[in-house]
Amino acid sequence: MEFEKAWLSYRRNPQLGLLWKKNSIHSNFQGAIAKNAVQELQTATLEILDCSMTESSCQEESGVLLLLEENREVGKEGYEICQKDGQLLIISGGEAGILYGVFHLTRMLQCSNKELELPVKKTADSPLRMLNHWDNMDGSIERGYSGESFFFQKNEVLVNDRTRAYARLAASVGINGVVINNVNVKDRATWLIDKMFQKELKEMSDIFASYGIRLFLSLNFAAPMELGGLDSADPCKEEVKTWWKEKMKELYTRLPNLGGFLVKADSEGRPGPFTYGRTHADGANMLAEAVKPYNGLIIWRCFVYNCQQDWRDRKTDRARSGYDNFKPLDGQFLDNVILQVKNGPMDFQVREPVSPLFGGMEHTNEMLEVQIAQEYTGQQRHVCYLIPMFKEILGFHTHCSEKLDTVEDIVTGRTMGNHNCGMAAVANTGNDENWTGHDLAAANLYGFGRLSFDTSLRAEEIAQEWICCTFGQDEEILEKVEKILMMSWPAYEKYTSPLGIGWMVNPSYHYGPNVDGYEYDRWGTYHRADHLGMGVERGHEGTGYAQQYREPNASMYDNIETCPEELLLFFHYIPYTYELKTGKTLIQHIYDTHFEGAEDVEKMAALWDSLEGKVPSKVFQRVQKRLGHQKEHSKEWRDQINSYFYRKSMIPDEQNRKIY
Ligand code: GCV
Repeated sequence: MEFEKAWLSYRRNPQLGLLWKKNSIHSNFQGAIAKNAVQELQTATLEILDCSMTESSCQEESGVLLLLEENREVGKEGYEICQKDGQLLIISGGEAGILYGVFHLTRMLQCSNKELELPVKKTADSPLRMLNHWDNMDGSIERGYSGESFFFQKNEVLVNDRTRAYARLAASVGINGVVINNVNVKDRATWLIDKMFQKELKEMSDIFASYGIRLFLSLNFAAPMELGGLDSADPCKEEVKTWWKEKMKELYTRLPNLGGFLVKADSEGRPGPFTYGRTHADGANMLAEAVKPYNGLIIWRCFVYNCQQDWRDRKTDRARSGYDNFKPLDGQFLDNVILQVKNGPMDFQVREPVSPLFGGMEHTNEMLEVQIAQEYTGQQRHVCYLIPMFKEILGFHTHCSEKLDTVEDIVTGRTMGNHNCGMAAVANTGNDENWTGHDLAAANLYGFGRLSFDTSLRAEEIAQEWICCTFGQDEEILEKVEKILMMSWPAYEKYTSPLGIGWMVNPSYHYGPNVDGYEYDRWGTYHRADHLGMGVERGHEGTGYAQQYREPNASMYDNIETCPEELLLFFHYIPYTYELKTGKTLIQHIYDTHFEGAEDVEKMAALWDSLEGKVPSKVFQRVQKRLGHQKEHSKEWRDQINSYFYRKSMIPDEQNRKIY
């Protein structure tokens, strides 16, 4: 499969002069990262500035210096870019930092139409900045919307030009860890930790390492049985511990750069410590002991819930389960364990409150998991730029301490002073030519990396950077594409499920409207809609989920008056006639937002149409086709939701619009 260069497709920028006197690059360190850093700079300067740069061994005689200097304030992944005596200097305390500095410079060359703003000084905000691929070894991708896997095909590991191109893209936005296989580790994927794949994995991990990325694998907790022939995977059994220790020794001898493992246990049918009456801490710590000699990490997912629960019991609440399972274990995990927590308590809905595990765990390393694969947000057929949502999540005050209490503080390590923390995104890539199916979905891939590296960036800034790097500096393109991106998440929220209630998608597939479609609810009551109102009562009189938050958040969510309206139906059962702060009733709000959302998509499509001839025609057509589908589909959403609630409530639309 052919592939495009995404935001690394450089074009000539005639507005810039050279920032150095001599057209040569000197690096004061050697090795694979140095080689890539020099090469990246050579490609960028040639293609953007039409300047061919040679490599030089003489520092004094060179125009650009890549300087590795120990103990720089910016750390091993941060960088400084400055000018001195006709030379341009990129300095870092680590090799990866130099590479990030080169990519930063490249971005500036792509996006500036005047003199570059120097000096630059950046540190990496989240220590871990990871992509989690849900790729299966047969080549399929769970929740993949951009073709097949480029890591696996027909039960084999692929290492080819695309591996390198992927590593470049990932590193260019600061990604430093990649899990290549699905967290649902089944069949052949269990064998990824066996000898048979180690040659290919070594090649892959070397390519990754040359771009500052560590390879991670998802693990099958039952591997001692499925692979090792033991009769148990009990984490407290000596023979199980020994099996893992030996396995890790064998693996790390061959793959010394392996970052560690991601584990989904005791959830959605995956094996885990519960089978043996053990806790998640028992399970995670047993693995952590096994990888500790190699500085390996165990990233343990908190997406643990019982999908068989009987939801008709009004005290039962899936949203509670992450906190109920993990809060009692706070402080029991080893230091090389990180708990990976989905942003919300349910499952990547268009709107959810932030998981109460953030701020709830005071003595445990945590990572934020978001999903840029748009499982519930339009599956990369709809435009849905998610960075504004991620910004809101990062900005949430957990009240776990007086200062430094936001999710951003927690995942950057500022709250607890820890390093084993960060951000992970379920990736949205596949072997489609443009990597992400929808061309505009690449803004989420780009944006996640940039945001995890620099959490202070605004969603608009990231959008502008991505547009500029992808399409060039044309003002009209910049303005219109930014508008489309920034309108897209609010629009999607408006025409799909209202005020935080979530779901309402077709079961399993998770695409398209289906108000009663929640798959773990055979009784059609997830949203609790009846003829009087709808919403889930999660306050103290309901499931008590709101009480999992610290004060004042618990009271804020508990009280209908103070609960943020965008989450009202997540936290409360509300009558259709309830008056919102806008003065509209709940039912009128539902009607209006659904009409508005579909109209917004019309506007987005018109904006794109007006760019014909300005963006490459192949891209123009691809996006136009998807926006055409989104226009129709948003109307289908509008009509299904509006008619469902009209029929339930029998309250007519004040504007007498046609409700199908
Ligand atoms: C990889 C949701 C998705 C599953 C996914 C799971 C998870 O349930 O629908 O496809 O499994 O989340 O995050 O583990």
